[in-house]
Amino acid sequence: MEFWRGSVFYEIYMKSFQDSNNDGLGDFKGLTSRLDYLTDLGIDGIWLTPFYPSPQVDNGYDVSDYCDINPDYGNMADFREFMKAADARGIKVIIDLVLNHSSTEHAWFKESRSSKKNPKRDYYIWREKPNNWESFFGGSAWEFDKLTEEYYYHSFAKEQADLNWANPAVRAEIKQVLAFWLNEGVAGFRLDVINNLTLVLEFPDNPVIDKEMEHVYDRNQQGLEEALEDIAAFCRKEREVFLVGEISSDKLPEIARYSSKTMLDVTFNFNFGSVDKLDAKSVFTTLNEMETELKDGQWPTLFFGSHDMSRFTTRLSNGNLSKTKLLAFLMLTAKGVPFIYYGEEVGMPDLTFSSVEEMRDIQGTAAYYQALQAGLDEKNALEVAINKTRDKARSPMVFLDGKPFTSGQPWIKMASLKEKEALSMWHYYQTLLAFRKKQNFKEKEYASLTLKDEILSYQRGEFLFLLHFGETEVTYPLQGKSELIFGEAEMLEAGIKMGAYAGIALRVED
Ligand code: TEU
Repeated sequence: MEFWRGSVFYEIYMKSFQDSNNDGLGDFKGLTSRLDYLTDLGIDGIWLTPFYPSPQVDNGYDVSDYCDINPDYGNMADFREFMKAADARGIKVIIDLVLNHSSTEHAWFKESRSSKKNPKRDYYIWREKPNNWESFFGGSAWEFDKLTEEYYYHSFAKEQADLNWANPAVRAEIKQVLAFWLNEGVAGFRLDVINNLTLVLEFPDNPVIDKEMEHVYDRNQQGLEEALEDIAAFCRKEREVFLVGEISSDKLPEIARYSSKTMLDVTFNFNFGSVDKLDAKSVFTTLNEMETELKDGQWPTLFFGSHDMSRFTTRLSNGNLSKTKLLAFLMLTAKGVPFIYYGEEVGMPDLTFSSVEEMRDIQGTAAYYQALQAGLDEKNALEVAINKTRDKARSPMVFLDGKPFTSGQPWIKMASLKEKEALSMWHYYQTLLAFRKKQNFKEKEYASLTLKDEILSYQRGEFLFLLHFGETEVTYPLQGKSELIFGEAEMLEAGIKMGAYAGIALRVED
């Protein structure tokens, strides 16, 4: 069985995890010093967000050198030290690769921009005229470059130019990048917006419905499967390599399309992970959809948080500790690969903002200035920016051992925790992860998946999981003999009595 199928990953947002030199930024030395903490928590793997040299226009998703370390985070020696220490603890490390675009400060782009005749001109996408395509951060996706009087394409910020995947020379360069990091011992890659790689090269305008652009011709295009197969085959030449794809879509069939034995192992399902509301019924519907859409060993991912969205303790449970725990229980017991976002284990909430100066994320600041331009006043523009900014989930990690983030970052606040709740959350995650590690259900399919009122249940192997999404006590009838092995509930004659938002596991006899 592949190592990842039963593993739990932990996403670390580089800047905000652990500082070691008092510059206010997380770094590799700091991270290494926290590996015992992660072992204690009980995770199996780490996903590191981009740590490469970068002008930080999009917090590292604008890479200016794919094969080095941003000096703010240390150097290659620190990285190797970290990898060695992780390996010694049996922790696998996957790294984020941004192959769809590079920073305009990358040497390739500098050459490409320098003249129409430059051999690297076609590393990027240049056109005489723009079409109507919009950037995912708003505004046109085309930027005019005075020097050669042409436009280059950027599906995100104008400082993030899209690489031209139709050019074999680009693929050859990327393979060298993959080889470089595989040689450093990484267990796999998280591939950023990987379904954006291919475009319709005739560049037809995208349809616009109700003033909203539909991203039709700028993603999921012909040649994508082949490009992914090429990447995957290259990576897996010598050993198992875990490939996680970020598919910019919330449609399950699109998300499922790119996971297979010859492409990506798993793809993030935002249709579940980033929704604004969850209840027993919607969870039941989505789990069923995943059962229908994912076939032949395709395995879902399970997450409710990342560096791109509001933290779920704020977004989905509005600070209700029991509900947050129930969602953690779902993430760690349902079928799929869980990705815990740093800080979830202590119930870190979203940050709040009172001015745009407190924001750093381009998605928020760009939205602010676009709103002002569209005629909104400052107060309303701030509302828009607060809604859009991903800084809300990027605050420095708060550790509960009395050694919090050393200095805090100059540009971002610390999240404030309620100490008792944070401790309770931590113990919950730790116990749940230990339970998951010990019991044999991680790689099992669902033997049953049902919904009764507000109780979702699934059986995996000899375990029956009951998830109560209601606020009032209920008694759930049980058939046959069963033993409560995780969570709080009371066995009665009539069944099992559960309180608000209880998540429990029973060992059942067939
Ligand atoms: O995110 C891609 C993406 O789809 C996001 O723009 C998403 O739609 C948005 O954040 C929702 O709020 C990836 C990275 O995860 C993100 O951090 C980068 O900004 C982006 O790619 C560009 O590299």
